[in-house]
Amino acid sequence: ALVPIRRALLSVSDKTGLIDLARALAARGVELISTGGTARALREAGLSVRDVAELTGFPEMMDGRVKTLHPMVHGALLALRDDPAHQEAMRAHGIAPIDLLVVNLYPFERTVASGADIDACIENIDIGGPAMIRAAAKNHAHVAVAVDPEDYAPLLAELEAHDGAVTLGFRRMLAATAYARTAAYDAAVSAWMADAFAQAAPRRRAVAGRLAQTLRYGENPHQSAAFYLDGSDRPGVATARQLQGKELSYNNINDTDAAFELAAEFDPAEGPACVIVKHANPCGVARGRTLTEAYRRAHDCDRTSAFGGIVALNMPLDGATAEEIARIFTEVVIAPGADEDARAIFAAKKNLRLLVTDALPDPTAPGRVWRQVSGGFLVQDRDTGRVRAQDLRVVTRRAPTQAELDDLMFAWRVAKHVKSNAIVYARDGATVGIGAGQMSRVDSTRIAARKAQDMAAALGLEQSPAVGSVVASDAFFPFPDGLLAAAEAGATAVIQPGGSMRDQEVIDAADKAGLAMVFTGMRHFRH
Ligand code: 93A
Repeated sequence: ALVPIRRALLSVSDKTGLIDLARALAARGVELISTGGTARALREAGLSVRDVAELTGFPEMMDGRVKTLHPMVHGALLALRDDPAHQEAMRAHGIAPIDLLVVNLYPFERTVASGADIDACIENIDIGGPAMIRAAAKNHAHVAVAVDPEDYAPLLAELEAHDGAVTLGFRRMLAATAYARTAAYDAAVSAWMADAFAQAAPRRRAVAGRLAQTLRYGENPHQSAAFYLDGSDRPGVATARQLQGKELSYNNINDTDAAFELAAEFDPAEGPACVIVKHANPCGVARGRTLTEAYRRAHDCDRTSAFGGIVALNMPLDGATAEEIARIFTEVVIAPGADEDARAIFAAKKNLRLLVTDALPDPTAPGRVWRQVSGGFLVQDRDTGRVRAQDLRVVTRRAPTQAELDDLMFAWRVAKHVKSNAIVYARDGATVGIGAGQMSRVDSTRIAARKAQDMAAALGLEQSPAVGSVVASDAFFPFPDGLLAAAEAGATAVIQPGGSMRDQEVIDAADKAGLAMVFTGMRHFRH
């Protein structure tokens, strides 16, 4: 799958790095073809280059609007080198293949940003460039395409490494980059036009997604809202089948997603697990020998908050668990399936929304998450980070016992899904106190401890279940105070990323309190 580069077409508006690239290509014996301004720049640098006009037999015309839009160019980019009919067409029409395309587009975005008038913006909509980029990227089986001066150095390194050829993996990477560029370019044109021609409002505005549902309202009744699918077919709330119940609301969808993503952290092979979510934070998470037990224990963590909550399971819902869930008001239940008994029991609960999927979401699947800010949006990779027991570093004199270690790993998984600052107390595979979304870590620690006391009161326990628990903190303790608060509440072991300037102070405090503490080296902020 190596493609030797013999002929290259260069047509660039941004001439950064052009000469160095062209020199390196020429030194490898690559024949260079170019459009007007690019060819001029190359000749001025003493390089020999063929004009595209010579290739097409047509002069560049209409102020350059038509330069490369020609079968001699597009045939050379699109022909399948291993298809006899394509080969025959090339022979018949005298088309010689182009193996490398280097194009960057008319600076449309920059022209708009400079405040140029409409005519100037229109003139800077590149037509021939994107056509060639898309052709070459489509035909990446035989052609390499670079759309950004940033790609030149890796391209030359690739040629160096493979004796003047490029690998399929590299061409694929370039092709994906190329389509990302043309998509962003057209998005910029479309956004500008919608704005510039606001009078003639577009009949269809481009939205990145397929409308799944117009929602009755958004987070609040005075906000309108809709639900879009991103086309990824990822198992989850967007692709789940709703078997019964009222229409999902905006908040339902958001909370159900949070609940199911956390439930999926628990591999069903390691037993049943249940998550109950309110306001996008878990208010109870538990494992159990049975699904029913997992639900009961998750519910016990915070019975008050669980009322009207969202329940997510890591296994298909069974009748016994459905019966248990149906005892209190629950907004949504989501699970990877539901058996006949469960469906029959829920059928009597008209308002309860039951969602089923074919599979659990994959917490390790790569992906992107977006967040809007005024005037822009933030994009980041999904938090697929996972810590294994062997990644943990024991930093205290006392190492955690096996039972503590199991709970530490459990609490850490939960903490990843709790809004920062997140503190999670857990015991025997169940949360017993969760502190979420506080501006100070010590407050989260205290709130979680108080929730554990509330749990004791609600269940009539003699002492707080935080006594003998373990505690997870989504980011490091900046001071010993949070850790001391956890020790005071009765936690015996701690899991946290470490990395604070005062780590040693925190470790000393842990040692003094007889705590076992492990560092993960990874934090899980969630905002
Ligand atoms: O006006 S175009 O849309 N028509 C074309 O046929 C065409 N072919 C290449 N613009 C076209 N290009 C663009 O010209 C390239 O994308 C590149 O940005 C620019 C390079 O022109 P020059 O080599 O004359 O500086």
